[in-house]
Amino acid sequence: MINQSIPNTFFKNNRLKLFKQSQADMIIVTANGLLQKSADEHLPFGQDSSFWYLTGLNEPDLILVITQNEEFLIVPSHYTYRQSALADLDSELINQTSAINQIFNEKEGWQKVKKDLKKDCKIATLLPAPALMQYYGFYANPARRRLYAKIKRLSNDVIIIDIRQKIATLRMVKQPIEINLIQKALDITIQTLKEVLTVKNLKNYHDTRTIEQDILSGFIRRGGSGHAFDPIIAIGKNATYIHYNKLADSITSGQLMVCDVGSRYMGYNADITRTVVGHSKASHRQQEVYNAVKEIQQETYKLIKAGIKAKDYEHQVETLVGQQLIKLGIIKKLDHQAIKRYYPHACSHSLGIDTHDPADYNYPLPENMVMTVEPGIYIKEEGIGVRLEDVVRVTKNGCQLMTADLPTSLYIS
Ligand SMILES: [Mn+2]
Repeated sequence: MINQSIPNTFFKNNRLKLFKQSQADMIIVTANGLLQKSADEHLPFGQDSSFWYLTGLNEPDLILVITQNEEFLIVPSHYTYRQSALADLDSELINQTSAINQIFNEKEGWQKVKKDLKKDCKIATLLPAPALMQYYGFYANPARRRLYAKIKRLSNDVIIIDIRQKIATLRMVKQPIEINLIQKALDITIQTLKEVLTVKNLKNYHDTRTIEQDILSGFIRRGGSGHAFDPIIAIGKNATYIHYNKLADSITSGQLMVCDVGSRYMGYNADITRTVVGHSKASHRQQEVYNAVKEIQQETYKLIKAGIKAKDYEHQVETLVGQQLIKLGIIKKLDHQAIKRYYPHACSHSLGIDTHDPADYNYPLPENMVMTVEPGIYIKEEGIGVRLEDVVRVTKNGCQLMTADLPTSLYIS
């Protein structure tokens, strides 16, 4: 749970900045809770990234309270099983990691919050997502919802302020230590892909699950903590589904393989995609589509610099994709609907503690935002999917390519 090389001042400064910007009397945020897998087993724990950004702590169900004069944690005291069968919380470690030295149990903690409540007290928190996120088809962690209900019950005249936007804006600009950690996560990923995705090495594989295992092992050997997200390793037609993550493909000759993976390193993520050939040479057509995506990516880098608006930038990239689709004879004219059929995603997203890090895309892109550049063309009717994904840091006059050490080629040697 401790990250010894992230100084706890990082987390403390994040809290101070957020408190200043929140214009609230009190900030209360919660860690995520554990989710049941079956019977007495839980799914692997994933911390609420914003809670981690403010504390560095990877424990479930902690609650962080910040006021003008103090900050403290409330630890859950009602989990008999967890405390007896897993591990006790180590307050010394909590203090070292987060620089928070006041820890209260549930009862004392909430009594303290009530005592500090003034009339018309403004409490800032991260509002919960809908219980079921319809578009994605998955359920939100219930911890924020529980906390929100609890804050509302504190008193009738509490004013609740949503700070999701504020924290997104803070997290959008990466501090030097964060840039280093992302670079390290990227380097681990690059070295691993240079080992696994070479023409010579790929001959050893018959299925994508084994490739994934070797990539994971490469991440761990190099100090990574695991996959940043469910890896996408997809062959032929399956590579035309942008998030195909079944890892159930056999490697057959004559097919392109999209490999979209990233290592996690001390809380920060990498996200890189290469498209390579399995057991043969690419066909003329496959090479043509590949070259088109590569050209789009090269042109896209030139569009990036601090101050551009994400919306305009994405629109320009879409035009670049459209021009290549016309050249490939896939569409006839630049038409949004037609382009989106072959390029159904955005080109860039912010990268950090989350693979899709929160950001305010209405805001001009700031200097030191770290983001992906990932154009792709997916032609279902031809069974060809190509995506290339690299990572840049936005600078005042352009961008710095953080993944330059990994070759961009169908054949990595
Ligand atoms: Mn990505």
